[in-house]
Amino acid sequence: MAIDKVKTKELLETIDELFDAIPVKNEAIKSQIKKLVLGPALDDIRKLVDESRPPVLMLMGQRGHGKSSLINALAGKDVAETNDFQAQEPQDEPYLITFAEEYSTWKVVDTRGVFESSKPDESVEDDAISALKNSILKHKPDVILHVMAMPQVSAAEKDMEFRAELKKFIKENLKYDIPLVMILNKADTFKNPRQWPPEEFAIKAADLDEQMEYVISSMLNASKKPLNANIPYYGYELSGSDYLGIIPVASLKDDLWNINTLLDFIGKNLPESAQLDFFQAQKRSIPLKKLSSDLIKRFSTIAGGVGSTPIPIADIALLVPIQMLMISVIGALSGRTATKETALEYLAAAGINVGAGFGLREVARQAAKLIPVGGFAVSGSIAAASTWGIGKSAEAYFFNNEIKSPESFKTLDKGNKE
Ligand SMILES: Nc1nc2c(ncn2[C@@H]2O[C@H](COP(=O)(O)OP(=O)(O)OP(=O)(O)O)[C@@H](O)[C@H]2O)c(=O)[nH]1
Ligand SMILES: [Mg+2]
Repeated sequence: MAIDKVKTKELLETIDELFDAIPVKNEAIKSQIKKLVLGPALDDIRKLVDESRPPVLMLMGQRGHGKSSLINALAGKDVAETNDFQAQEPQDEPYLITFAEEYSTWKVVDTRGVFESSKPDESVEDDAISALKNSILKHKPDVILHVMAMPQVSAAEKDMEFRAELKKFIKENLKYDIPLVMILNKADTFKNPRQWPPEEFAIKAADLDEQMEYVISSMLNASKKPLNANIPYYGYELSGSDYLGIIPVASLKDDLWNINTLLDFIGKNLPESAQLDFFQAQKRSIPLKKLSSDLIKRFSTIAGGVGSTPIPIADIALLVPIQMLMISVIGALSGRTATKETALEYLAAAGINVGAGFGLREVARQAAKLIPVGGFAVSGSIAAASTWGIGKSAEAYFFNNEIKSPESFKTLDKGNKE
């Protein structure tokens, strides 16, 4: 749960009270807005918060290829023990990584020793495979990261022999498919380790790309599409393969490389319910801003539910509660708490001063000034557009520290709600 559950519950109650406290000329319209707009808005946030859960990431790969280092690199802190060469029984080791300030948790399953590289001539042992299968059933991972050291890709060929079996097993035993991502780790040690990073050594960049091409065409028979059109050696999305993507990284602490590409790729392929915890933990604003943009789109659609009976301008304050709810949650995604105060902070920045002494009615009256509308009544499409403008303005404030009026978004992005 990435956004504080208790605070959010309080916020939902406050918003409900705020709505009830708004004096209106037309009670019928008020109850209609409650049903068509406020209700769905409260439900949307309730769902976001209630269904949100930790992502479950599973790592597999041969001993010493850097699974534990990669866990630490992804989490941005030391949580897994690295360089542990003691003989280990094939077993899984779940970590619950908590990111306390961000209210989020990840579950990471490090299936160490499943592939035993000390016996290169043998196929993967049966008990190792069944251990991995049990682990999958037990933890139901959202994504499986297959880690291979880039210089030892050909030695990892046997890892891949049973991927079809693994995929079949997943299909038969789980109701959903688990995305499988191939990670070519230790990219820095591939070919000449002195030529690093690849951004500064074109020859190294070409080496990385060539090695990926070898895996994609010779080992996987897949087709590829670069994740970053300008920088193909950051990795590829694959089709026609059991693997969803192939991404080279370096996960050595203090010399991390291309980890954000991997984080973005994992996040994009997680179920929605696991995305909030996944992204919130990272202290990176770009993916959270994406969640915020999704929220703004949903809320402007909800506001559009005003429907065929437009709200008279005199009662426009009825839109304020859902907009305040949206503003608070955008603030929460940016790292504030989901409280009324967060929405008031934005309003103050936007020039609407509703201090602590004001009652809810006054808040609604003042905040309604922000809704950019003209004319006599607010139709569904105007309610949608103005909610969208306010959302974008709040997003610019919380994420970029910029004051931009809702009006400026309304005209700028007309018909292009991206
Ligand atoms: N140069 C370099 N070294 C790495 C990288 N990633 C990991 N290592 C080193 O490789 C060694 C093994 O890494 P681990 O993360 O312990 O590997 P593991 O897959 O967890 O190993 P087991 O738990 O034994 O299966 C350590 O000495 C790491 O420091 C990398 O990207 N570049
Ligand atoms: Mg390990």
